Amino acid sequence: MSRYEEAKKQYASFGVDCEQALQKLATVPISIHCWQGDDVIGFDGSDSLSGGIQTTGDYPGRARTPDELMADLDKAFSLIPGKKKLNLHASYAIAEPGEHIDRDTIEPKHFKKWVEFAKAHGVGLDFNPTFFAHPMVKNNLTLSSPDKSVRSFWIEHGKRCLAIAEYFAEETGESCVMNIWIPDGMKDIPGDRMAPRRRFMESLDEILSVPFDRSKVYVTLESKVFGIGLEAYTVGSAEFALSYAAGRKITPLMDNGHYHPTELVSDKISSLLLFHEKIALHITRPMRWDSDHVVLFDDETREIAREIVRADALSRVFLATDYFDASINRISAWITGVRNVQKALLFALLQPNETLRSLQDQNDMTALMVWQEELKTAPFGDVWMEYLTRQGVPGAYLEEVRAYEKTLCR
Ligand code: RNT
Ligand code: ZN
Repeated sequence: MSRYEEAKKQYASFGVDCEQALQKLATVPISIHCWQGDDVIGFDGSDSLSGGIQTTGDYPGRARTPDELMADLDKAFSLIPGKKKLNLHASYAIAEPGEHIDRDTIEPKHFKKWVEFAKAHGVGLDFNPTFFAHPMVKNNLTLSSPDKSVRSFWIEHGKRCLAIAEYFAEETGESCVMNIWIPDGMKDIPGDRMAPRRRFMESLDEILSVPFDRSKVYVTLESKVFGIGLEAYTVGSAEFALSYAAGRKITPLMDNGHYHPTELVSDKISSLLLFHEKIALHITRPMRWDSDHVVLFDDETREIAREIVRADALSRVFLATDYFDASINRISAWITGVRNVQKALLFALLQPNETLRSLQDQNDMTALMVWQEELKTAPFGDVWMEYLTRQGVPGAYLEEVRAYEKTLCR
C-alpha cells in the first residue's frame, strides 16, 4: 500500500475524507504578491522603500526590471501547486522607453505586459494603489493630508487604479481585488486624531464615487496599528477600516502583522464573517513587530486556515500573501511562504470539524483536546506529497531554485 493509501486509511479512522480535501484545495486561489521579488521597489522611479515598512537583508539577485521579475515569478509559479493569482502594486507600472509616468497619470496600458503574463500563466490579477515611497507623501500623509493638493494627487491615483483593476478583471475574466492601504500616521502624539481620519474617509468616498463594476472589482481596505516612524498614531486603524468597510459596503482586509503582538487574526475571522459577505487577508509572519517574515507552517497560519474552513468560507475569503525578505533567496521565499498557506489549508481540510464541533457542544473538552492533539501527528505529510504529485510539482524545490539562481547575472 502506498504511503498515501495508508494515510487515507488513518484519516478515515478520524472520519476525514482525504480525496475531498485534495479536490477542494486545488480550487482555492492564493494571490501571490509580486513584491517579494524586488524588495517592494517597483519600476516607477523609486529606489528605496518608505511608508513605515521595511525590507531587511542584502541577499543578491533582486529583480531590477520587469523582465527579471517576470522570469523569477515564472520560476516560482512553476514550483507552486494549485490555483494562483498574481497581486500587483501600481508601482509596477511599465512605461514605454522615454515615457514618463507618475502615480496620477498611470493607465491600464502601463499594465499590458502584466496582463499578457497573467494570460500566459492562466492566472487572475489583483491590484493595489501604491500610496508610499513617493515624493507626494508629505509629512507621512497621503489621503489624510491637510494639504488639498496632496489629497487630490492621491485621490486621482486611487481613481486611476480602479480603472486598472477593472481592466484586469475584464482581460482575465476573473474578479480583481483592489486593496487600499495608506501609511498615514505620526511618530508622536497627535494634537487631533479625528481630522486626519475624517479627511481619509472623505478621500476614500471620493475615490469610490467613480463608477466601477462591483461584481468584478472588490475594493478592500487594510488597517494597521503602527509603522516604523509612525509609532504613535495610524490614521487607518482597525476600527476605522472595519467601520468604513461596513458602512460603505466594501471588504475589510486584515493583515496578521498589523495587530498588537498578542492579538490573533485567527480569532477575528469568525466575527467579521458574521457581518461581511466577503473578507480579505494578507497572510504574513510578524516577528516582534510587523516584520513580514516568510510565512511558515506554524500554529497561527494553521489556525487562520482552520477558522476559514470550518466556517465553510473558502469562497468568501480573499487569500493573499504579503511578506518581503531580502535576506534569503527571494524565489525560495515565495515558494516556501505560499506553499505554507496551502499546507495550512490542507491541514484544515483534514480536520473532522463536525466531530470537533459536537465535542465542544457536549462540553467534552477532554476529548476535544485529545482529538486535536492526535490530529497534529496524523500522516499529514503523505497527503501533502500526494497533492504535489497530482499537481505535477516536486516536493523538494531547493535544488531547482539554486540551479536557477546560478544562471542569473545580477
Ligand atoms: C503594509 C501593508 C501593505 C504592504 C503592501 C506592499 O504594512 O501590509 O499591505 O505590505 O501593500
Ligand atoms: Zn499587508
